[in-house]
Amino acid sequence: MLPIRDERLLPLHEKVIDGRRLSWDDGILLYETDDLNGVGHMANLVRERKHGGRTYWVRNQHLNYTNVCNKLCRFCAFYAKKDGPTAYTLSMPEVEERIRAHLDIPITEIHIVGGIHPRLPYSYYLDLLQTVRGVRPDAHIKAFTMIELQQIQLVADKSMDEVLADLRDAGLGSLPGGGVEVLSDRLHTELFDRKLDGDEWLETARTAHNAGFRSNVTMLYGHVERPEERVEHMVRIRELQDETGGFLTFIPLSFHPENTDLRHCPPPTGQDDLRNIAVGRLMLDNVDHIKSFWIMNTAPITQVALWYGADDTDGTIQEYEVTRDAETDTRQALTRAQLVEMISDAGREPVERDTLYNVIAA
Ligand code: V47
Repeated sequence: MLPIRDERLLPLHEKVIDGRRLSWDDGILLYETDDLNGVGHMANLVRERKHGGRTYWVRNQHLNYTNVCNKLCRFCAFYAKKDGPTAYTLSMPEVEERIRAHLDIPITEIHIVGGIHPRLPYSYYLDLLQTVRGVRPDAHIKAFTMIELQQIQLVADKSMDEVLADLRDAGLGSLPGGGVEVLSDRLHTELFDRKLDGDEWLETARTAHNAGFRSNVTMLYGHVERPEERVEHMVRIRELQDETGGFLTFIPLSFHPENTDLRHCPPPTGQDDLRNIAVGRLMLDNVDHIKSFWIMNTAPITQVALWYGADDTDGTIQEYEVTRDAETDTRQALTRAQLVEMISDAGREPVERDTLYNVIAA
């Protein structure tokens, strides 16, 4: 018997079996139905069609070069005011030290993001990439969200294409998926009105993709967004992906309300986490990978998410700071053995990858 309890899902199931695209209304139904297992079952069909049981992970290090930020997003616990007591900006010797600290691990990816620090000159960003590349020449550098790219362009006073070419020469390999939050005008006004709006974010992503960079894309959920805004987000991403093919991975990010302006919001539940992974897998038929970011979703939810559409877990993650302040006791790293064990224990096949999903030989 088909593991779908809500009969309204049956036409969607037929579309999934035939490989047909789900509509806006289908997306709304996927959020409305209480048949989470039915949604997960369909997402798993897509996941297994694309990847079988393979589950990707990467040996990576996160580097957050500054927490100074002038965007004041209401969901963020990471940012600091420029002269505040917790403000920091890494100097180049400090960057070098952070990268050297993990030279004993065969890390293949360095993921670099930071706040929008209005005083950093263009040379800082180029030095940052060159310094990292100098210490770890073989690692792929995934750095700078679309919001940072806009700031870098502002201080560079050059065209975005020229900036992207300079960054590539300095070592940039691809772009991470943060900063987009939810592509919705209402949420932009309410939560992050100092940042790029949806159209500007998409235009920046388009420019980066057209310049040959791949990027990820996230969706921050579990605060004040509505189901129709999540669906709008996914449909707009899907449209740009039809055009550029530049997105590698979709990453639903589970909101952590502690120490933010939205601390009154109840945190997302396991049900929310699994549903957003599954709906993402079903709606984003043209994006290859769906990531359950274990550091925010937790390892136990990630194990289940691997049966609800996710085929990626992120990685070993040395030093993650964005939600550290929003946490009480989140662990910041898993060893290779722990990650592999987490995936195998869930009944999936662990595959070490690099940033662009080339398989790293065992
Ligand atoms: O854009 C900020 C989010 C993002 C909170 O590309 C919060 O592989 C939860 O984008 N609770 C940055 N989330 C992180 C990010 C990311 C992470 C892992 C992998 C990749 C990738 C990208 O973190 C921000 C924002 O959406 N964020 N504050 C919070 N309190």
